Amino acid sequence: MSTNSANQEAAFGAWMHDVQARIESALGRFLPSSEAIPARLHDAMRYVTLGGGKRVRPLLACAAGELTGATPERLEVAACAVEMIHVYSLVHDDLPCMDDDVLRRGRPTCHVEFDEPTALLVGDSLQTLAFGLLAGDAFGADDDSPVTAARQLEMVGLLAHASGSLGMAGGQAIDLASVGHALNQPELELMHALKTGALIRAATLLGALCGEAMSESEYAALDRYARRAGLLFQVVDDILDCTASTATLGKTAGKDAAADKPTYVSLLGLDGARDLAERLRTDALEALSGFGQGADRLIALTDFITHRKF
Ligand code: GRG
Repeated sequence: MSTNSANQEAAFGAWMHDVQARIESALGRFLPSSEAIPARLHDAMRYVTLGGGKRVRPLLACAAGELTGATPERLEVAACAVEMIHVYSLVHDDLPCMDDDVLRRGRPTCHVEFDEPTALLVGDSLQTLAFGLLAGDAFGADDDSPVTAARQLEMVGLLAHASGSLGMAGGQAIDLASVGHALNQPELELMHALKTGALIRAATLLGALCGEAMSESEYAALDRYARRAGLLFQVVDDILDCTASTATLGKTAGKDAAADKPTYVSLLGLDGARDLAERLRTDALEALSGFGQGADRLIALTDFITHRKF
């Protein structure tokens, strides 16, 4: 590796670390305290949200915000709202009526550590907290802010669409119905575009919406990027699930493959899935080509998503 690319990698690593720390701290502020009544519910919300996860969606929001000059404070609001929706989805996905998982982010899942009704309410409460955050006054009351009330409404609509039956929840429904069935590539793509991709797209667009307005063509290009990045994330996740399940027997990461769910690896084989990931990475980066250096962070993040090991 040349000195230049080693320096770039170190700078990206430092940026990632900084964003993760800021998001952790902002989530801690936005979540109700563990003492607020009902204390057990709030304790469980903090348990599942704080101290774990890669924070890929907040990272995408913050990197996309660099395209539009969004301030770190405004980005924290949008990034935390998306992360809350993501954490809610993980808590519900782990429930016995869904994937029935006992470990998440290296710790007992919410229903194991607390109980099933609490886990259900944790998911519900995180979801409403996320929308309350986007709709409320956390963006600040500055008259010159690009995040006007109309923009906030747009953001709420975007996140609602990404989370609901035409987005993440719909993708989960297709996933549950597909267990034991062979899906072809377009069917698999639709399922993942909804289940995982919709929230990743929303994270990216919401980050950009925290700053100055984009032209229609810029927004469309970022949208194209975000859709490809969402699929890329899922293809890499399937590859990691497969390699982790053979390398690390008994790890929760291998559960989906073992549970006879259709994946990119089961459809295309490991090499085919790796080729597809590389194609999606190239296509995603191509969509950013008009943004110049403003997109450097998104480009580095796309490489992180492609080459991550967990
Ligand atoms: C229950 C409404 C509802 C939806 C659940 C997204 C989802 C739908 C379930 C998550 C289950 C899962 C393991 C999906 C595969 C891809 C994925 C979203 C992995 C987890 O995301 P990461 O790797 O997790 O970003 P961390 O812990 O790093 O945040």
